[in-house]
Amino acid sequence: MKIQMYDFQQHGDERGHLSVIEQNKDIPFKIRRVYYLYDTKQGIVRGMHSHKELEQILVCVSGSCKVKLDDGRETSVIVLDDPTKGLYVGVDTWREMYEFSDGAVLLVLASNLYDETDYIRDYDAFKKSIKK
Ligand code: T46
Repeated sequence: MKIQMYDFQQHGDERGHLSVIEQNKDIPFKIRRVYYLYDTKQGIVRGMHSHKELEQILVCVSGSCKVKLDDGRETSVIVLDDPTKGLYVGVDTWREMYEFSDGAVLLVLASNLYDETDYIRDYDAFKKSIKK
């Protein structure tokens, strides 16, 4: 499956680093929501759903985690451990996030407001939705 990663500008100097993400410029959509996952306990798997319309960019701004993507035909595992790189996760993609390191913070930029009806949380229903 095709994995789309985005590289963000890094402005580093003797004080440290700063990275920038601008909507419709560094990522392909307008940002309508930002949320972040943190303090994730060991052995926990988050996600386990797909979205019907939502597009997102996942950036592990601190620490690391793994993301498994499944398009119904193939799966890929991506390690996120760099605050200058964002993983695009679009529609029709089952996602699981796991192996969060201590102190990991996963920032998510989303193309839409929170809407529970946009989620497919049952794997069989996801597989059926892909066939349509
Ligand atoms: C996704 C992955 C990467 C809200 O009330 N508003 C929000 O914007 C979000 C994202 C969640 N919530 C509530 C819904 C649940 O009661 O927060 C609770 C935890 O959400 P959820 O179990 O969906 O969290 P994850 O980590 O499994 O999934 C999240 C996003 O929901 C999802 O869209 O793609 O991160």
